[in-house]
Amino acid sequence: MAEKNEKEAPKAKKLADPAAATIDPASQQMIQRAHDLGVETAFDRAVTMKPCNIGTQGICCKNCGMGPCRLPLPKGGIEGEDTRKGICGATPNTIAARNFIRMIAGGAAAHSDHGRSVAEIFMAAARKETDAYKIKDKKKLIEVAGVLGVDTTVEVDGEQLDRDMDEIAVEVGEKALNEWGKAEGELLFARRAPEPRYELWQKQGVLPRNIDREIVEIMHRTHIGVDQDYKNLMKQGTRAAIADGWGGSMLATELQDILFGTPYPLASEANLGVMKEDMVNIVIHGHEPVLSEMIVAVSQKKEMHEYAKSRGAKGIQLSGICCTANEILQRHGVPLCGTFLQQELAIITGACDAMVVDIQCIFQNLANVAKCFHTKLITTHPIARMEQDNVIHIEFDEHHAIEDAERIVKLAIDNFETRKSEVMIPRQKSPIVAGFGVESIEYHLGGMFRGSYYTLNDNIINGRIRGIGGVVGCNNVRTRHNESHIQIVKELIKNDVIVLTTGCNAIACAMEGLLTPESARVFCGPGLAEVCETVGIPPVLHLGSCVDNSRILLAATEVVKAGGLGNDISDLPAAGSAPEWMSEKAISIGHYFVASGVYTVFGVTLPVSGAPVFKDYLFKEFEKMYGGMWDLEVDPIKHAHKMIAHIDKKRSDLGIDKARERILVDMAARRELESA
Ligand code: NFS
Repeated sequence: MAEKNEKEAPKAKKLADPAAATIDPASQQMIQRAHDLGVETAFDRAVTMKPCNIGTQGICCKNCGMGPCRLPLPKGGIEGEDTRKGICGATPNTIAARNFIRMIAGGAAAHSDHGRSVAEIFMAAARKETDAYKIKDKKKLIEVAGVLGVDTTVEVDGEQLDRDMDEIAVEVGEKALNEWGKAEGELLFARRAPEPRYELWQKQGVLPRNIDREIVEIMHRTHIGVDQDYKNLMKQGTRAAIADGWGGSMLATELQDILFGTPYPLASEANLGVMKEDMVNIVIHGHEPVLSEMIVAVSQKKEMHEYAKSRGAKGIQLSGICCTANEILQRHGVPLCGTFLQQELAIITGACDAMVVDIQCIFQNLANVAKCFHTKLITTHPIARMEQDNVIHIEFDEHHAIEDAERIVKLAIDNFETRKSEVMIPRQKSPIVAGFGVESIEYHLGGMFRGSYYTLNDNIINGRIRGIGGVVGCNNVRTRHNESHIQIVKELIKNDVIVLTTGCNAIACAMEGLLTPESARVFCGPGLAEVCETVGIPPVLHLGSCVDNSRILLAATEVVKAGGLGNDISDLPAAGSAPEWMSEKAISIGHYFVASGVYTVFGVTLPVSGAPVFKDYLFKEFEKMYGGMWDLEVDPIKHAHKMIAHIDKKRSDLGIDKARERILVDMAARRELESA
């Protein structure tokens, strides 16, 4: 036996081809470095781990102990009656719908639980139980108070006087927290949607009652032997998705804005090249900005800089991965280190002195990668811990937030001197302008004096801007990192579609240099270029993290309100996209876009192909009910053109298709004159 083993050389492990894995040269360099150092990353695991064909089709049911029941679609499709059944009799439609809405529940739970944490901190700040957090944006506090039905004035001697801000804040906190579990009534923010949308939800019976209830009910309905009608299952999926987009996520965004400030455009940089060899690099990764806000504040303190210098570093360089990155970018200009798929690569630079993680999108393998370097990996959230023994857990508590942040920053500084391996930081980084939101779009595109969405609408009506694309979502190792993100966005802006972006799509666009006003001249069609150059904005507007997709919903609502483009979100020349999605959160987002009336195209794959009737329901029937529907397109150029075709259809329904033809002729003629 021993002899035989000697003869058999161990099989070389299959590794990812860096050029095939990503379009980003910085990431390619780090994947290659990982190979050279024998460090494994998700890109390599994707080469050896093939996805399950049945799960990909959405027709594996493991909701009870008799299965899992797998109902793959026969090669060549179904001829005649579809007789596939699970042990209990569940059909492919039932199974796919159950799986789909469980994904919505997972995504809605993640966003909404994040929102709840923010609401709790908001409450602590309003009650003055913590010194670390204060109400920053009073204007937004008043605005949100109005939506939640909190009085902002009080009658004294027959006169209406402004109410005390602290009192308003406490009541807003109470009302907000109530949204997760109130016994009666309906989700208050649903009323923020255009009136016809709200009425449609009412008619369809999908107005959320409270956020938690809709998620719990999905778990109940998808238990064995409960809801067996895919249409009824999707009705609950829709209700939970609305509770996410117009509830948990929107509350997270609004309360974060009130606490930490509403973002306003600012300059920064993106990609691994933002790390600095001679500085202490702290990479913040995850989603909740409550701790990272404190880390930003602490690392700006003079004594921390002095301390870093005393340890041989020139200072402290913060940067971010995933949506925590987007949160601290928007409000403080902290640079973006990378997207979801670059988290391991940031450590592989050898320059990451500490990676601080909170919740969501965190690879468990970070601990294994950190072991190969000097990086301190610090978990901070009670619900998101790691089993590996090299992980340090510093549980964050809002009552001693500053102390926790100081401990973390000091740990990183002390670790600077212990760098083991040679440092290799890719040189790639791009300048960006980020920090857009409902308010700044109004300011920039609405004209300084007008203060409304009128000018944006006018530019859509006259055809300079063909329409609006909301392009969002993750990276997925099953596609080449960032390729679809970039190709789709470039194709949209080339065709005069302005892009609103969040999440990892925003980071991908940032890395590619699309978040600069200058990119308009290079990449946009003539109409969009003219608007962007006149106003001085990028053609791709970074609206923040994934919970900030709620900003896209509110911006769309503002467009409807400004007039001239129909009465509901479904009337707008707009479309949504998640080119490289992978998380359950993306499915929840996709579905609340659809339920809000948006045609939404996903890339990669969707777990519905094994249940063609259910798939048709999402892709076609939904449009009849909600004016928005799902689609799947893997080819990025076709993907963009499906969105553009939808935008054009809406333009023609609105009777504004001719205006665009006219204006483009005008512009071409003008250019001819200029060049003559
Ligand atoms: Ni969104 Fe943000 Fe990125 Fe996907 Fe993960 S970071 S919440 S889930 S991977 S976009």
